[in-house]
Amino acid sequence: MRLKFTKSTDIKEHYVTDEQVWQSRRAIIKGMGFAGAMSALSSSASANPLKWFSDEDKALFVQSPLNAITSIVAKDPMTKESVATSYNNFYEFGTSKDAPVKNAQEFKVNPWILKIDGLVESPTTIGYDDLFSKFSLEERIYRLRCVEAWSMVIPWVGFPLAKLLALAKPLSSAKYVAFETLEDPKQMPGQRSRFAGGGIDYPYVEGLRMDEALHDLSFMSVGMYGKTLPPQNGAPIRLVLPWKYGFKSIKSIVRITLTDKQPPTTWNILAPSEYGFYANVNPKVDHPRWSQARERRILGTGLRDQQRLDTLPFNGYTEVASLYKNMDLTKYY
Ligand SMILES: Nc1nc2c(c(=O)[nH]1)N[C@H]1C(S)=C(S)[C@@H](COP(=O)(O)O)O[C@H]1N2
Ligand SMILES: [Mo]
Repeated sequence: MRLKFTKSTDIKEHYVTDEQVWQSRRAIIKGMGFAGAMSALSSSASANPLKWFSDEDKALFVQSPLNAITSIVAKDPMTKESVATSYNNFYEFGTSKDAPVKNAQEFKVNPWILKIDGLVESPTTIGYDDLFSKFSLEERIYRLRCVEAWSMVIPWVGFPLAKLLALAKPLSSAKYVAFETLEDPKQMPGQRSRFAGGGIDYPYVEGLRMDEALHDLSFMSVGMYGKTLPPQNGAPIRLVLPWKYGFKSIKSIVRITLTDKQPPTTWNILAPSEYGFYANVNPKVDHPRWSQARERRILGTGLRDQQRLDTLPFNGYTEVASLYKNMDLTKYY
């Protein structure tokens, strides 16, 4: 089914204008030297030579303005739809990359019930149609970096997680958000035996700290490439967290629970020394069995569609860095 949504290109035009304005201003700042420009920005003197900077601009400048431009629309070339929908990790449907597309085609996503409960004022249940009608849908072109060191660039359609949580009115005592995938061994062959499901104790569970969940980048996807999600990509609704390793982006969610304790997470339970709760993309913290410094960007199936790239801190989404400012990221990996 095709979806109606605000196209990322519309959003991009808005940001590109900002960027052009920014670039022209930066050219002026360059002439003054960085220190001079910064002192001009922070002074409120009436003779401020940069008076054409609005207060908003100053905030952007100090926080690194390019982030605002790159966060919603990845500037990198996009992965081909046929590849993003056939090279998947969805262990409920088998552990090989081509198992989900082969085994998930009969997966029933309508009707669907998503429960939001726990430390909330209004426990909420939403159905399949609500997923596409309760919120205005927008497109986000995000980089997805798997902990296995491959990556893609995917245009998702959906809405911010914060909007979904707001429906249930989280209590101030809620400090974490727990997510759960459907458990249905009849439909999901990977849940029928430990071997078929990669040793995971199902249902697949994930979690976020409240401030991470409320960050604008945290996105609930109900579609990709302008259409509803295919089952292998987590239909009918999955999480997308572009600054974290892919395993945090839990698929086919049936329950979201607000809690005051850090919730257990599937890969951390399976191998705590290899996969942490935070799982922020970090080229400086290697996986015990392989380096995370570089990645293989998959754009298509041809040889020239595989790029070798340096992995960026927070997968390039550095505006989230302030969420972790007093944390040792080698300990909280
Ligand atoms: N329920 C569930 N969610 C999941 C997984 C899974 O096995 N089960 N795999 C994760 C991993 S490791 C990655 S890299 C992404 C892959 O998403 P994609 O197939 O849409 O690219 O989904 C994540 N979400
Ligand atoms: Mo992954």
